[in-house]
Amino acid sequence: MNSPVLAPAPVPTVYEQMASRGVSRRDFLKFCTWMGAYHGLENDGTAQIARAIETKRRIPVVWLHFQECTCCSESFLRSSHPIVADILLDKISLDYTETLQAAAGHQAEEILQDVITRHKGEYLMLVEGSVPLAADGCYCVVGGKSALDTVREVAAGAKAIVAWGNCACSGCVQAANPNPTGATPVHAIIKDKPIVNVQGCPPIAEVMAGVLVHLLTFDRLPQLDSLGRPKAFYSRRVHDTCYRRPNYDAGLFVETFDDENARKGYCLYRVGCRGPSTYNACGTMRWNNGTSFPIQSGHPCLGCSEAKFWDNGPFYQRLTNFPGFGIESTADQIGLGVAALAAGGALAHAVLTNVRKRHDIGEQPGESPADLDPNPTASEPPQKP
Ligand code: SF4
Ligand code: SF3
Ligand code: F3S
Repeated sequence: MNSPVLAPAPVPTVYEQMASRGVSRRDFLKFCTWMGAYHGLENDGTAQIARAIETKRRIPVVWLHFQECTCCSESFLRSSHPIVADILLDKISLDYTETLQAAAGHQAEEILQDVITRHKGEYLMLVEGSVPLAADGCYCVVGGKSALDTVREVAAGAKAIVAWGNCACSGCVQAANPNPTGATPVHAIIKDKPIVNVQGCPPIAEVMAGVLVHLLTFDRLPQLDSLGRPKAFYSRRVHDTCYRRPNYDAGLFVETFDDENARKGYCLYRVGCRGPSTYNACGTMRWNNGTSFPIQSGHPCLGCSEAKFWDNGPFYQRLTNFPGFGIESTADQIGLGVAALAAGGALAHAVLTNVRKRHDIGEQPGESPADLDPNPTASEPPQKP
C-alpha cells in the first residue's frame, strides 16, 4: 500500500509564533504601537504593522559574520524586551547565522546554499562585520571562501541588505588607521541592492527590531539619511535629546572624571563627549529596556554611530569644533557668557541646531518629526511597553 503524501506543514505567521510562545494579544498590540510610534506613524500605520505581523509569513533571513566582535548579535539577543530578542529574531526569521546555528562545517555551508537557492530574490541579507579587501581577502575566510566572495554571492540573490553596526556600515575599529586588512563596509562593495545602515557599536536592539519590523510591514526600505541610516532613529543628535543638555546650555561642565562636577552630573563635553556631532537614539530609547546609556553612566559619547569614529580625534579630549557649524564650537564661550544668555539666545541655539542637523542629513524643513516638537531638547520618547 502506498503511504499517504503528507502536505508540507504551513509556515506560521510571526503573530502565530508569538502566540505560541505565550505573548498575549495585549502585549502584541503594545509592541506594535511602540514600533509605530518610533516610526512616526499614526494609528493607521500601527494597525498596518499589527496586520503585517499577524498575516505575513516569515521572511527568510541570512545573517553573515565577517570581521567583527559579535557585539551587534549580543545587543539584539540580550534585549530585555521579550518580543524583540526571543521571538522576532530567534524563533521567526533566522535561517542561517554562523554564531547561533546548531549546524557546523559542511552542513552549515549546505544550509546557506539551500537558502540562497530556494529563496532567491526573497531573502534578507543581514551583515555584521567588515569585509577585508587587502591580500586577496585572506584575513577573513569562512568555509574556504573569502568574505568578499561570500558577500557578493549572497548579495546577488538578496531582496535587501541590512548592515548591522559600525563594522558593516563603515568598518569600525578594524578600519582604523592604518587599516591593515583593508576593512571595507558592505555599501562600498555592493552597489546594486537596497542597503540600510543600522549604525552604532553596537546598534540598540530595539532599533534593529524596528528596522526589521519596517521591512516586514511595508516591504520597502525605511526613509534613510545621507549615510544610509533610518531617519526614524538617527535624525537627531545625542546632544539634542541628552538629559545633561541643560548643564551644557548653562555652561556647567565636568573637567575631570573624578571632580565634584562629575558627581553632580554636569555636561561631559570637556571630557570628550561627541554627542554634539553624533546622530543616534541613545538619549531617547536608551539601552537595556530603557535603563541607561553611556552618558547616563558618566561616560562621554564616543560617536559610535558615525563613520570613522575611531580616527576622529583622540577620545576623552573635547571637540574643539563641530564640523560645519560655528556657533556650538565654542562651548567655553557659552560657559563664560552664560549670564548674558537671554531666552531669545536659547531659542536661536535650538533653531540653529535643527538647521545644522538638516544640513547634515540632507533633510528638508517639514520632513522631520522634530518640526512638530516645540521643545527639541526636552522631548519624551514613545513609552516602551
Ligand atoms: Fe550631553 Fe554630551 Fe551634549 Fe553634554 S555634550 S549635553 S553630555 S550630549
Ligand atoms: Fe562591530 Fe563595532 Fe562589534 Fe557588531 S560594530 S561587531 S565592533
Ligand atoms: Fe554610541 Fe554615543 Fe550612543 S557612544 S552608544 S552613540 S551615546
